[in-house]
Amino acid sequence: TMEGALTARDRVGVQDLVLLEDYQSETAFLNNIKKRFKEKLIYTYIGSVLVSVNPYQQLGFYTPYHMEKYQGVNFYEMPPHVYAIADNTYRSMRNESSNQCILISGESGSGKTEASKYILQYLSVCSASNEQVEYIKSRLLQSNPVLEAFGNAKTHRNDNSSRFGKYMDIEFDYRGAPVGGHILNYLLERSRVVHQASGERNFHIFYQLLEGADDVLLSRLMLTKSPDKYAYTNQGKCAKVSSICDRRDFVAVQKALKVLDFSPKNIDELFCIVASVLHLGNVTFTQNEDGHAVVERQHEIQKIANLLGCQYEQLLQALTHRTIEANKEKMQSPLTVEQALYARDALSKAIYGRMFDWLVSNLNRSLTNKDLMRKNVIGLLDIYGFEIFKSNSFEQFCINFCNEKLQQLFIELTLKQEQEEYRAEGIEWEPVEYFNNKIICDLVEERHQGIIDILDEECLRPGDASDNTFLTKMEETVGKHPHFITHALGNSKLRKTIGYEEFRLVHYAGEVTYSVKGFLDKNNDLLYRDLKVAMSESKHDIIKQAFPVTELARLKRPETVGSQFRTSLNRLMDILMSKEPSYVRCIKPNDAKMSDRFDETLVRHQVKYLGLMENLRVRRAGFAYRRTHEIFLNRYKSLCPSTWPHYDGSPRKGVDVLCKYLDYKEGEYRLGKTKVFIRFPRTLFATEDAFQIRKHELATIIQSVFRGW
Ligand code: AD9
Ligand code: MG
Repeated sequence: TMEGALTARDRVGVQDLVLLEDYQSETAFLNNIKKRFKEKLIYTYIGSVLVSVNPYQQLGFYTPYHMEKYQGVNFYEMPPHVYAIADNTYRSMRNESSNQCILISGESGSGKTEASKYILQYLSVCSASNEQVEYIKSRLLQSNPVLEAFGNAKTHRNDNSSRFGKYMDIEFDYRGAPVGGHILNYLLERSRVVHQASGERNFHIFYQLLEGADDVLLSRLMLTKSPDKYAYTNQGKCAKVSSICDRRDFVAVQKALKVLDFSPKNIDELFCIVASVLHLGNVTFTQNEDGHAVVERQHEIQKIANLLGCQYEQLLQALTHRTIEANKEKMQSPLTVEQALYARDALSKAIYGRMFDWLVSNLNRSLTNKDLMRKNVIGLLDIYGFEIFKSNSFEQFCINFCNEKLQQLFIELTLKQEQEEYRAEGIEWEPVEYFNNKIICDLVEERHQGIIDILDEECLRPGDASDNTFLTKMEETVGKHPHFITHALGNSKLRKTIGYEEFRLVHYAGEVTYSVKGFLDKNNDLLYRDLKVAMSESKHDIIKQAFPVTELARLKRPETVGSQFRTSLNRLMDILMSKEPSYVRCIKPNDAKMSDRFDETLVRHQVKYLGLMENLRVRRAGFAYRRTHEIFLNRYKSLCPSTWPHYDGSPRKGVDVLCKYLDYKEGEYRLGKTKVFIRFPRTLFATEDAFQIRKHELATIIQSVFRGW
């Protein structure tokens, strides 16, 4: 009954926020998703954008039954679901032969990676199939456990936090069957290899190996079973995590590596590298009478050399000396203990980071299919969420910059483009105010006067350059910028909250205070040449490939971490801009990883910085559906005798004839210059349903014609 329906809506809210009575009210917005969350309805739409609230519990709607249910169904006919986004994207790709992407954003622990896994699963189960593509599908799925083992870690925010950014293209052939994939990875948080905050862990693989390897493997790797024994795994003091079973995960990783066709030799080398890093962490130095570093327990180096396939003497020497050139003569200059520790950690980070890159490129080789022709792709972006910690450093600076860029893209594509499209199409439009965060992106990345370039300049400057001179340079160059504050620049009230060695950025998502300590070092990412040489002469494939000899011959300074990151992000933006985007906006309901707690303040903050209210206002003011006249006419021309089988006039005129024939009402649609706009989904559904029936009829007619022959 009508009454029953109303009570239901009262209880669970509307499933599309566009249908909210008071769509300007943040409180109404929050109440709606809160109501739904309490009913375990974690998904809600804003038009075609999916809002997802992390349930922190296993819910029952990810079964094969549900996957089946969402196939080919109209967006609005079923409860909102991440499967609907996946299905819609897949169908748009097939129907329009266009490249698509799904952008998943939200802060750390909000459910991005889980969402991306559900999408991948849906696409592989529900896409067209044949024997040839079955093995590609399993490879696509198996790439996840491998990447997570090596690239995810337990943090305060998330027991399975992605510590790298990931963009994955899934390639489909003309029939819509997946034929391959390609992964781009972004800035792995390498500092975690050598240092973990209390309560956090190193990358999962270290614990998996220690927990999961059998005695034979352990003794081959010269490891003892206990993470407490290794400096790189015991700092956080939380080797065991209740939500994680390292032993079981290790079995899964080994299986996945096999499915992905990694050779037994390569798999062995991977574990050797992981073990060598653990051993490196336990290398310590003493000071001899000249003040130079000397390795304690040299047999440790023997183990490491063994595991990495390089020369013991050479490695030992490179850990305590560096070659310098004076007057065209090469000399061995001994390192101090501090320098030696620095070199050791730099080597650990370099080995691990380059192994990760190798892993990704080898995954890509395994996902490439040369025999099957690709036609279109669906890109899946799962990148680290915005981060604010008690103490924030270069890593957070990069991660948050990345989120600024994604927000920029979201604004570009949904808000701005939406408005501009109406204008370009000659359709009336009420402008919507929104905050454009381009100003913050520029502050970070602008040439010559952005923070990244200021940092690079300090990194290159010989002499007294330090983290503190970097701070001063920033104050001189961007001190007046409204989104930049330091102790010296702030008023007396602000000064109490910012230290002398800190700067604060007013991000779109909130203010973050960064400590400048370590910025120069981390941006330079220096690895002494002697260590590079030792690695490049390794007998093992992975290490040899990860430290190519050609790199040593290059005279040019390697690009800094900051500029590399900027370049790769801008390349990513171009990739995303060239595709038709869909969005999943993830929200974290509380900071305690609890299943039934909805912290309103926390959620309100996320709703604000994800720009969801603006998003809703734009949607509400506009039209739910739009397609080019050609595509629309082509799909639905069979519904009207004057447009079937061909319409001789312009596509726009054809759509006009068609809409009138279908009895569309005045306010329900508009014809733009190149596209038709439909205000309400229900109008489109009626047409789509009629089309499905008609298609069936036509197929029957054709069949009977053939039978008549
Ligand atoms: V980070 O930026 O990588 O630190 P994510 O990726 O946003 O973060 P993730 O997907 O890893 O978060 O989710 C965190 C945890 O929340 C998961 O490990 C699950 O325990 C939990 N989660 C998230 N989404 C769901 C879901 N749809 N159903 C059940 C979920 N649990
Ligand atoms: Mg993640």
